[in-house]
Amino acid sequence: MVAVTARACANIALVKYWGKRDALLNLPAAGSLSLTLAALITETTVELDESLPTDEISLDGELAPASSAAARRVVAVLDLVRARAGAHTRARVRSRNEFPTATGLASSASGFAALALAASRAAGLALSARELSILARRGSGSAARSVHGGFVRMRAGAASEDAYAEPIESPLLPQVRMVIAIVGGGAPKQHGSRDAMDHTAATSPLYRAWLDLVPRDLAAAEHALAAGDLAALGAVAEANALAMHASALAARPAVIYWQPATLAVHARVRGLRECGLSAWATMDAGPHVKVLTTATDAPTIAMQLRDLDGVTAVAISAPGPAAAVVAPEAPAAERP
Ligand code: 2P0
Repeated sequence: MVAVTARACANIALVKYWGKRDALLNLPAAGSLSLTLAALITETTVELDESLPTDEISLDGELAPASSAAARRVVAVLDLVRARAGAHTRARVRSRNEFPTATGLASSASGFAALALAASRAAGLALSARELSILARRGSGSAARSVHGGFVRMRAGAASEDAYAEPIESPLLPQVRMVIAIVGGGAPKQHGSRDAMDHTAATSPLYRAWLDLVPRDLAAAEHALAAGDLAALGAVAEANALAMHASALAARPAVIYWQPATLAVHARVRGLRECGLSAWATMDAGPHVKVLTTATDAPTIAMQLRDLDGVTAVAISAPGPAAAVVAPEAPAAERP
Protein backbone atom coordinates (compact mmCIF):
# COMPACT_ATOMS: atom_id res chain seq x y z
CA MET A 1 0.00 0.00 0.00
CA VAL A 2 1.24 3.47 -0.87
CA ALA A 3 -0.21 6.56 0.80
CA VAL A 4 0.73 10.09 -0.22
CA THR A 5 -0.59 13.30 1.36
CA ALA A 6 -0.54 16.61 -0.50
CA ARG A 7 -1.66 20.12 0.38
CA ALA A 8 -2.89 22.80 -2.00
CA CYS A 9 -4.31 26.27 -1.46
CA ALA A 10 -7.43 27.68 -3.09
CA ASN A 11 -7.09 30.68 -5.37
CA ILE A 12 -9.16 33.73 -6.21
CA ALA A 13 -9.25 34.79 -9.85
CA LEU A 14 -8.50 38.44 -10.62
CA VAL A 15 -9.45 37.79 -14.24
CA LYS A 16 -12.14 35.12 -14.18
CA TYR A 17 -12.59 31.78 -15.89
CA TRP A 18 -16.22 31.69 -16.95
CA GLY A 19 -17.10 29.22 -19.71
CA LYS A 20 -15.58 26.23 -21.46
CA ARG A 21 -14.81 25.42 -25.06
CA ASP A 22 -14.63 21.65 -24.45
CA ALA A 23 -16.48 19.95 -21.58
CA LEU A 24 -14.83 16.53 -21.94
CA LEU A 25 -11.25 17.82 -21.71
CA ASN A 26 -12.39 20.71 -19.49
CA LEU A 27 -10.76 23.32 -21.70
CA PRO A 28 -11.50 26.94 -20.74
CA ALA A 29 -12.96 29.30 -23.33
CA ALA A 30 -10.35 31.91 -22.35
CA GLY A 31 -7.35 32.43 -20.10
CA SER A 32 -7.57 33.60 -16.48
CA LEU A 33 -5.32 35.03 -13.78
CA SER A 34 -5.39 34.37 -10.03
CA LEU A 35 -3.82 34.75 -6.62
CA THR A 36 -3.26 31.59 -4.56
CA LEU A 37 -4.33 32.05 -0.93
CA ALA A 38 -2.48 30.72 2.12
CA ALA A 39 -5.57 30.72 4.37
CA LEU A 40 -7.62 28.29 2.27
CA ILE A 41 -5.99 24.86 2.30
CA THR A 42 -7.10 21.40 1.27
CA GLU A 43 -5.14 18.37 2.48
CA THR A 44 -5.70 15.15 0.56
CA THR A 45 -4.36 11.65 1.17
CA VAL A 46 -4.47 9.04 -1.58
CA GLU A 47 -3.76 5.46 -0.58
CA LEU A 48 -3.61 2.77 -3.23
CA ASP A 49 -4.96 -0.49 -1.82
CA GLU A 50 -5.02 -3.76 -3.78
CA SER A 51 -7.83 -5.06 -1.57
CA LEU A 52 -10.31 -2.29 -2.51
CA PRO A 53 -12.97 -3.31 -5.05
CA THR A 54 -13.81 0.33 -5.85
CA ASP A 55 -12.43 3.76 -5.03
CA GLU A 56 -13.46 5.00 -1.58
CA ILE A 57 -13.77 8.75 -1.22
CA SER A 58 -14.20 10.69 1.99
CA LEU A 59 -14.72 14.46 1.87
CA ASP A 60 -14.44 16.39 5.15
CA GLY A 61 -14.97 13.14 7.08
CA GLU A 62 -18.04 11.97 5.13
CA LEU A 63 -17.97 9.05 2.74
CA ALA A 64 -19.17 10.28 -0.69
CA PRO A 65 -21.62 7.82 -2.30
CA ALA A 66 -20.10 6.33 -5.46
CA SER A 67 -23.03 7.69 -7.48
CA SER A 68 -22.57 11.27 -6.26
CA ALA A 69 -21.30 13.93 -8.67
CA ALA A 70 -18.39 14.71 -6.31
CA ALA A 71 -17.24 11.08 -6.18
CA ARG A 72 -17.54 10.65 -9.92
CA ARG A 73 -15.35 13.68 -10.54
CA VAL A 74 -12.68 12.34 -8.16
CA VAL A 75 -12.79 8.88 -9.75
CA ALA A 76 -12.41 10.46 -13.22
CA VAL A 77 -9.10 12.02 -12.12
CA LEU A 78 -7.98 8.75 -10.48
CA ASP A 79 -8.79 6.95 -13.76
CA LEU A 80 -6.58 9.40 -15.70
CA VAL A 81 -3.74 8.75 -13.25
CA ARG A 82 -4.20 4.96 -13.46
CA ALA A 83 -4.28 5.07 -17.26
CA ARG A 84 -1.05 7.04 -17.33
CA ALA A 85 0.66 4.78 -14.78
CA GLY A 86 -0.64 1.56 -16.37
CA ALA A 87 -2.16 0.63 -13.00
CA HIS A 88 -5.53 -0.70 -11.93
CA THR A 89 -5.32 -0.48 -8.12
CA ARG A 90 -8.25 1.32 -6.46
CA ALA A 91 -7.68 4.18 -4.05
CA ARG A 92 -8.83 5.37 -0.66
CA VAL A 93 -9.07 9.17 -0.84
CA ARG A 94 -9.45 11.35 2.25
CA SER A 95 -9.76 15.08 1.64
CA ARG A 96 -10.18 17.77 4.25
CA ASN A 97 -10.61 21.52 3.90
CA GLU A 98 -8.87 23.76 6.42
CA PHE A 99 -10.75 26.97 5.80
CA PRO A 100 -10.92 29.63 8.50
CA THR A 101 -14.52 30.64 7.96
CA ALA A 102 -17.73 28.65 8.25
CA THR A 103 -18.41 26.77 4.98
CA GLY A 104 -19.53 28.39 1.74
CA LEU A 105 -16.01 28.50 0.38
CA ALA A 106 -15.29 24.81 -0.25
CA SER A 107 -12.98 24.89 -3.18
CA SER A 108 -12.73 22.55 -6.14
CA ALA A 109 -9.48 24.41 -6.97
CA SER A 110 -7.51 23.37 -3.88
CA GLY A 111 -9.25 19.97 -3.79
CA PHE A 112 -8.38 18.87 -7.31
CA ALA A 113 -4.87 20.34 -7.18
CA ALA A 114 -4.13 18.35 -3.99
CA LEU A 115 -5.79 15.25 -5.48
CA ALA A 116 -3.80 15.45 -8.72
CA LEU A 117 -0.53 15.71 -6.81
CA ALA A 118 -1.26 13.03 -4.18
CA ALA A 119 -2.74 10.55 -6.67
CA SER A 120 0.01 10.92 -9.26
CA ARG A 121 2.74 10.48 -6.64
CA ALA A 122 0.95 7.52 -5.04
CA ALA A 123 0.88 5.89 -8.48
CA GLY A 124 4.63 6.42 -8.83
CA LEU A 125 4.38 9.23 -11.40
CA ALA A 126 6.70 12.24 -11.13
CA LEU A 127 4.77 14.76 -13.22
CA SER A 128 6.21 18.13 -14.18
CA ALA A 129 4.38 21.24 -12.90
CA ARG A 130 2.84 21.63 -16.35
CA GLU A 131 1.63 18.02 -16.49
CA LEU A 132 0.24 18.35 -12.98
CA SER A 133 -1.62 21.54 -13.90
CA ILE A 134 -3.16 19.81 -16.93
CA LEU A 135 -4.21 16.83 -14.78
CA ALA A 136 -5.72 19.13 -12.12
CA ARG A 137 -7.59 21.00 -14.88
CA ARG A 138 -9.35 17.79 -15.89
CA GLY A 139 -10.85 17.74 -12.36
CA SER A 140 -11.66 21.46 -12.24
CA GLY A 141 -10.57 24.38 -14.38
CA SER A 142 -9.58 26.59 -11.46
CA ALA A 143 -7.53 23.70 -9.94
CA ALA A 144 -4.98 24.06 -12.76
CA ARG A 145 -4.05 27.40 -11.14
CA SER A 146 -3.80 26.04 -7.56
CA VAL A 147 -0.82 23.88 -8.56
CA HIS A 148 1.22 27.10 -8.28
CA GLY A 149 1.70 29.69 -5.54
CA GLY A 150 1.39 33.48 -5.74
CA PHE A 151 0.09 35.11 -8.91
CA VAL A 152 -0.78 32.58 -11.61
CA ARG A 153 -1.70 32.79 -15.28
CA MET A 154 -3.88 30.11 -16.89
CA ARG A 155 -3.34 29.69 -20.61
CA ALA A 156 -6.41 28.81 -22.62
CA GLY A 157 -4.08 27.09 -25.10
CA ALA A 158 -4.89 25.72 -28.51
CA ALA A 159 -5.09 22.08 -27.37
CA SER A 160 -5.33 20.09 -24.14
CA GLU A 161 -1.53 19.96 -23.70
CA ASP A 162 -1.12 23.73 -23.72
CA ALA A 163 -4.08 24.66 -21.50
CA TYR A 164 -2.16 24.88 -18.23
CA ALA A 165 -1.23 27.39 -15.55
CA GLU A 166 2.13 28.90 -14.67
CA PRO A 167 3.33 31.35 -12.03
CA ILE A 168 3.82 35.06 -12.80
CA GLU A 169 6.42 37.02 -10.89
CA SER A 170 5.44 40.44 -9.55
CA PRO A 171 6.95 42.92 -7.09
CA LEU A 172 3.42 43.17 -5.62
CA LEU A 173 3.46 39.66 -4.16
CA PRO A 174 4.92 40.37 -0.68
CA GLN A 175 2.47 43.20 0.04
CA VAL A 176 -0.86 41.86 -1.28
CA ARG A 177 -3.57 40.42 0.93
CA MET A 178 -7.12 39.24 0.31
CA VAL A 179 -9.88 40.01 2.82
CA ILE A 180 -12.63 37.41 2.49
CA ALA A 181 -16.13 38.47 3.58
CA ILE A 182 -18.60 35.60 3.93
CA VAL A 183 -22.15 36.64 3.09
CA GLY A 184 -25.25 34.68 4.03
CA GLY A 185 -23.65 32.36 6.56
CA GLY A 186 -22.14 30.09 3.94
CA ALA A 187 -25.45 28.53 2.90
CA PRO A 188 -25.08 26.15 -0.08
CA LYS A 189 -25.13 28.14 -3.29
CA GLN A 190 -28.10 27.93 -5.63
CA HIS A 191 -26.16 27.59 -8.87
CA GLY A 192 -23.01 25.47 -9.02
CA SER A 193 -20.32 27.28 -11.00
CA ARG A 194 -20.04 24.53 -13.63
CA ASP A 195 -23.74 24.58 -14.54
CA ALA A 196 -23.93 28.36 -14.22
CA MET A 197 -21.03 29.02 -16.60
CA ASP A 198 -22.45 26.55 -19.15
CA HIS A 199 -25.89 28.16 -18.87
CA THR A 200 -24.40 31.67 -19.23
CA ALA A 201 -22.40 30.62 -22.31
CA ALA A 202 -25.50 29.05 -23.86
CA THR A 203 -28.08 31.74 -23.15
CA SER A 204 -26.56 35.09 -22.15
CA PRO A 205 -26.62 37.79 -24.85
CA LEU A 206 -23.63 39.32 -23.02
CA TYR A 207 -21.44 36.20 -23.16
CA ARG A 208 -19.80 37.17 -26.47
CA ALA A 209 -18.86 40.53 -24.97
CA TRP A 210 -17.38 38.71 -21.95
CA LEU A 211 -15.16 36.60 -24.22
CA ASP A 212 -14.04 39.70 -26.11
CA LEU A 213 -13.16 41.42 -22.82
CA VAL A 214 -11.03 38.70 -21.19
CA PRO A 215 -7.88 39.03 -23.38
CA ARG A 216 -7.86 42.80 -22.79
CA ASP A 217 -8.25 42.38 -19.03
CA LEU A 218 -5.55 39.70 -18.95
CA ALA A 219 -3.12 42.00 -20.77
CA ALA A 220 -3.94 44.89 -18.41
CA ALA A 221 -3.56 42.69 -15.31
CA GLU A 222 -0.23 41.28 -16.48
CA HIS A 223 1.02 44.79 -17.23
CA ALA A 224 -0.02 45.94 -13.74
CA LEU A 225 1.70 42.93 -12.14
CA ALA A 226 4.94 43.60 -14.02
CA ALA A 227 4.81 47.32 -13.17
CA GLY A 228 3.98 46.69 -9.50
CA ASP A 229 0.84 48.82 -9.88
CA LEU A 230 -1.70 47.53 -7.34
CA ALA A 231 -4.27 50.23 -8.15
CA ALA A 232 -4.29 49.21 -11.82
CA LEU A 233 -4.50 45.52 -10.92
CA GLY A 234 -7.33 46.16 -8.47
CA ALA A 235 -9.30 48.23 -10.97
CA VAL A 236 -9.09 45.46 -13.59
CA ALA A 237 -9.98 42.76 -11.04
CA GLU A 238 -13.07 44.60 -9.76
CA ALA A 239 -14.30 45.49 -13.26
CA ASN A 240 -13.67 41.96 -14.55
CA ALA A 241 -15.66 40.35 -11.73
CA LEU A 242 -18.56 42.73 -12.35
CA ALA A 243 -18.47 41.93 -16.08
CA MET A 244 -18.56 38.18 -15.33
CA HIS A 245 -21.58 38.72 -13.09
CA ALA A 246 -23.21 40.96 -15.72
CA SER A 247 -23.00 38.09 -18.21
CA ALA A 248 -24.52 35.73 -15.61
CA LEU A 249 -27.27 38.22 -14.69
CA ALA A 250 -28.21 38.47 -18.37
CA ALA A 251 -28.50 34.67 -18.79
CA ARG A 252 -32.05 33.40 -19.38
CA PRO A 253 -33.19 32.53 -16.76
CA ALA A 254 -30.83 34.77 -14.79
CA VAL A 255 -28.00 33.50 -12.58
CA ILE A 256 -28.06 35.83 -9.57
CA TYR A 257 -25.49 35.32 -6.81
CA TRP A 258 -25.99 38.72 -5.22
CA GLN A 259 -27.53 39.22 -1.81
CA PRO A 260 -28.22 42.58 -0.14
CA ALA A 261 -25.06 42.23 1.95
CA THR A 262 -23.03 41.58 -1.22
CA LEU A 263 -24.01 45.05 -2.46
CA ALA A 264 -23.35 46.53 0.98
CA VAL A 265 -19.80 45.15 0.94
CA HIS A 266 -19.19 46.58 -2.53
CA ALA A 267 -20.45 49.99 -1.37
CA ARG A 268 -18.22 49.89 1.71
CA VAL A 269 -15.19 48.93 -0.41
CA ARG A 270 -15.83 51.88 -2.74
CA GLY A 271 -16.18 54.16 0.29
CA LEU A 272 -12.91 52.93 1.83
CA ARG A 273 -11.18 53.47 -1.50
CA GLU A 274 -12.48 57.05 -1.59
CA CYS A 275 -10.90 57.48 1.86
CA GLY A 276 -7.53 56.50 0.40
CA LEU A 277 -7.34 52.79 1.28
CA SER A 278 -6.23 50.16 -1.20
CA ALA A 279 -9.37 48.04 -1.69
CA TRP A 280 -10.92 46.39 -4.75
CA ALA A 281 -13.76 43.86 -4.64
CA THR A 282 -14.06 40.61 -6.53
CA MET A 283 -16.63 37.78 -6.38
CA ASP A 284 -16.87 34.23 -7.61
CA ALA A 285 -19.92 32.04 -8.13
CA GLY A 286 -21.48 32.95 -4.81
CA PRO A 287 -22.52 35.94 -2.67
CA HIS A 288 -19.18 36.31 -0.84
CA VAL A 289 -16.87 39.22 -1.58
CA LYS A 290 -13.08 39.06 -1.62
CA VAL A 291 -11.19 42.32 -1.32
CA LEU A 292 -7.76 42.76 -2.86
CA THR A 293 -5.69 44.99 -0.60
CA THR A 294 -2.33 45.43 1.15
CA ALA A 295 -0.93 44.01 4.39
CA THR A 296 -1.17 47.54 5.82
CA ASP A 297 -4.85 48.12 4.98
CA ALA A 298 -6.20 44.58 5.44
CA PRO A 299 -6.97 44.86 9.21
CA THR A 300 -8.96 48.11 8.75
CA ILE A 301 -10.90 46.65 5.83
CA ALA A 302 -11.66 43.45 7.75
CA MET A 303 -12.94 45.50 10.70
CA GLN A 304 -15.09 47.67 8.42
CA LEU A 305 -16.67 44.64 6.71
CA ARG A 306 -17.36 42.73 9.96
CA ASP A 307 -19.75 45.55 10.94
CA LEU A 308 -22.09 45.02 8.00
CA ASP A 309 -25.43 43.23 8.40
CA GLY A 310 -25.39 39.90 6.60
CA VAL A 311 -21.60 39.50 6.71
CA THR A 312 -21.16 36.41 8.88
CA ALA A 313 -17.39 35.97 8.90
CA VAL A 314 -14.29 37.79 7.71
CA ALA A 315 -10.79 36.41 7.21
CA ILE A 316 -7.51 37.84 5.92
CA SER A 317 -5.27 35.76 3.68
CA ALA A 318 -1.70 36.23 2.51
CA PRO A 319 -0.55 34.77 -0.82
CA GLY A 320 -0.20 31.00 -0.64
CA PRO A 321 2.47 28.54 -1.80
CA ALA A 322 2.40 25.95 -4.58
CA ALA A 323 0.80 22.56 -4.01
CA ALA A 324 3.22 20.25 -2.20
CA VAL A 325 3.57 16.70 -0.91
CA VAL A 326 3.68 16.67 2.89
CA ALA A 327 3.90 12.93 3.51
CA PRO A 328 5.91 10.86 3.07
CA GLU A 329 8.56 13.55 3.58
CA ALA A 330 11.02 13.90 0.74
CA PRO A 331 14.57 12.77 1.59
CA ALA A 332 16.64 15.78 2.73
CA ALA A 333 18.65 15.69 -0.49
CA GLU A 334 15.52 16.26 -2.58
CA ARG A 335 14.07 19.12 -0.57
CA PRO A 336 14.16 22.55 -2.20
C1 2P0 B 1 -12.60 31.45 -11.41
N1 2P0 B 1 -14.75 30.33 -11.09
O1 2P0 B 1 -11.87 31.87 -12.32
C2 2P0 B 1 -14.08 31.40 -11.71
C3 2P0 B 1 -14.82 32.61 -11.29
C4 2P0 B 1 -15.98 30.73 -10.52
C5 2P0 B 1 -16.15 32.14 -10.85
O2 2P0 B 1 -13.27 28.81 -11.74
O3 2P0 B 1 -16.32 23.30 -14.19
O4 2P0 B 1 -15.17 25.05 -10.31
O5 2P0 B 1 -14.77 22.58 -12.38
O6 2P0 B 1 -13.86 23.66 -14.45
O7 2P0 B 1 -13.10 25.61 -11.67
C6 2P0 B 1 -15.16 27.98 -10.78
O8 2P0 B 1 -15.15 27.06 -11.77
O9 2P0 B 1 -15.24 24.98 -12.83
C7 2P0 B 1 -14.34 29.07 -11.24
P1 2P0 B 1 -15.04 23.57 -13.49
P2 2P0 B 1 -14.58 25.60 -11.55
O10 2P0 B 1 -12.14 31.12 -10.28
